[in-house]
Amino acid sequence: MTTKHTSIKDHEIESLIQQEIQREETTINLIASENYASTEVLKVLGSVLTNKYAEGYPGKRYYAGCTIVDHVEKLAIERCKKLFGADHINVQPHSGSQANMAVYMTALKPDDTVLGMGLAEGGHMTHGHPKNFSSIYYNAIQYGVDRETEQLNYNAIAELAHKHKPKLIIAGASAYSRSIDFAQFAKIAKEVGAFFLADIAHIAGLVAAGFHPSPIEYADFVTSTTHKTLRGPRGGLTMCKNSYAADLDKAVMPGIQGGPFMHVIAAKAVCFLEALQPSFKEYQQQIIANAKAMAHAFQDLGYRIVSGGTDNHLFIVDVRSKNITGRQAEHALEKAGITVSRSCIPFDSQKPWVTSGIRIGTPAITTRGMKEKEVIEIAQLIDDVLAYAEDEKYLEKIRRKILDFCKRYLLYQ
Ligand code: DSN
Repeated sequence: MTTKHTSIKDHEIESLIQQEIQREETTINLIASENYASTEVLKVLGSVLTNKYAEGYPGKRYYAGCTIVDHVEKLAIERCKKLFGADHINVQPHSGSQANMAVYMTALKPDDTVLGMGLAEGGHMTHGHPKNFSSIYYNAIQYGVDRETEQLNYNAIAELAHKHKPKLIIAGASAYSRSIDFAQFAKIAKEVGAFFLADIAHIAGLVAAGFHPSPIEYADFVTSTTHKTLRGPRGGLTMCKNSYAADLDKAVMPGIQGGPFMHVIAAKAVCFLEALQPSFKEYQQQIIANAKAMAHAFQDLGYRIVSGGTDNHLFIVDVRSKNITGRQAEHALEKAGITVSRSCIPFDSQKPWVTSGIRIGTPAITTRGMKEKEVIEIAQLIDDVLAYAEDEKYLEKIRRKILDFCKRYLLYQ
């Protein structure tokens, strides 16, 4: 993947873009929710489609001059349908949070009860975090993982559902390394008469490529972002059964958004086309192979991996054995040129700002062409950093090693 950045006249912004290109080129990105969008996606994001207002939907807009962008949006929907096989798709949500908000607006009334995974145990803010709209305007009940297995316990989730009778149950996570049983969630939702939302933001690429079971046949609503494993532009989308289509569309616009970002929708269309290619399957397979190889490498180095391993694109390393916190680990690694996210481990005694773990994801490095051999090397480098997290000189030495390493996997040339 290569991109020639065309320089722009605003020197201050140009300089910052150049610095960001340099940062991306010279660091190892293990942030599980990030990726490198293709040159095509980047070009389309910078296209004149950004100029167009198009409130409404194809064929029914509140603005003149929308014939061309109607085609753009229809193409994005058509390709997304091929990818996921959903009945109805709305590609307008600006983000994953807005994709979720649109489902709340469609399925619930204020103060209705929702059951979602707690942020500290791997869930997302919009699944009921106390400071998020999902808890401010709704009655949010949270489930977590089993203390012993650190995996979802469907009996415990069913118990909570029967006790609280939520109107919406949400499956999906930001920091959960195991396969999610959407059929089980759907069964629980049916038992208590709840709607079922599957948020596949993190695993969308794996689902599209067939390496994680799809929730489409089980869920009333499925939401996603387009920039994580899906490797497209930053954005969201919401899918649903036909019976909710009209209400969902109204919830997105005028419910929570005005004009759709037509340049982003066009870039989503490009991303969907890329994801329909056979090479995308190979890419997703390699993401998982890399995550598994790297998690094993950490285990060989004496680390505990939350839940004992991974089925997807990420895993959580418990760093307590190195007598440091997740935050200290994140900072030391950033100094050495490796970006990770600090992450709570289940039942963490540290605050979410501090944490006892780091979340490691392989989508970005896999885009860069790294395979099992390289991820094992990276695990070793991370171990070195964590062992000498306070030693600035040693971190500088590792930084130089990482600079050399990155030269082997150029992104933009
Ligand atoms: N903030 C994203 C992540 O890092 O997982 C979730 O939206």
